[in-house]
Amino acid sequence: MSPPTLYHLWLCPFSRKVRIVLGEKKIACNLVIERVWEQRPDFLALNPAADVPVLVDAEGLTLSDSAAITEYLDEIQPNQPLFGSDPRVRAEVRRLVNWFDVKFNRDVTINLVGEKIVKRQMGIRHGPDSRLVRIGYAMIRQHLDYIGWLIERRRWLAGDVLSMADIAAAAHLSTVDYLGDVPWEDFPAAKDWYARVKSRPSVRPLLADHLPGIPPPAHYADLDF
Ligand SMILES: N[C@@H](CCC(=O)N[C@@H](CS)C(=O)NCC(=O)O)C(=O)O
Repeated sequence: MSPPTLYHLWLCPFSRKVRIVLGEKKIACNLVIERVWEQRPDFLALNPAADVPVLVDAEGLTLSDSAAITEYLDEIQPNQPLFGSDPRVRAEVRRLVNWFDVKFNRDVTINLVGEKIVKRQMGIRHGPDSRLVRIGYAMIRQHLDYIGWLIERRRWLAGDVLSMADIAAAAHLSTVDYLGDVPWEDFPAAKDWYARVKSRPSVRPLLADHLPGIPPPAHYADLDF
């Protein structure tokens, strides 16, 4: 059976979550870049929300929304559950996925990646809003502090094993790291956790993505950064 197709964008944390889960589940996939701002009619027919990620499998099943897609992939390939194996862990995994997809995204990803990269990709003329970028720089410190607090108490963010919480956090942080905007040296516990996530074979292909004209810093793909 031919592999599924994932419509995505390089520095989209929601697409990155799905790519990491596909890697963890060892599901091969064709990647197609979708410039969502172009609002291609064929893409709108796949996903009226007009956002990525969208996954289309060999039978034509079309899924959108990263939470729906990742839960689906976890259910069809349950050998290494990423949402936890008991209800208490599952609740904690979901709390943290929401933390990163909503809070971290609003506090950090949108203010840094949105302002510095997405605006440029969309052809918006005026550059980053320095007030929002400053908010992003301040808020990432609070989030790294919280990751450190969690990881001093648990092996992985939601408990003893790698889960969707680690994947969501790493997906967002990896996009900010592409800009060199993560102050890792000030947060050693978060840095050690990220080094562990980064060394997973499921994450490495993301680190090979290069945006035309915007190279990442030298440490970005370095596993011993
Ligand atoms: N809740 C959605 C959010 C996806 C999302 O915001 N994707 C962005 C790129 S990172 C996008 O395609 N934005 C275009 C738009 O919203 O029109 C998910 O988890 O999949």
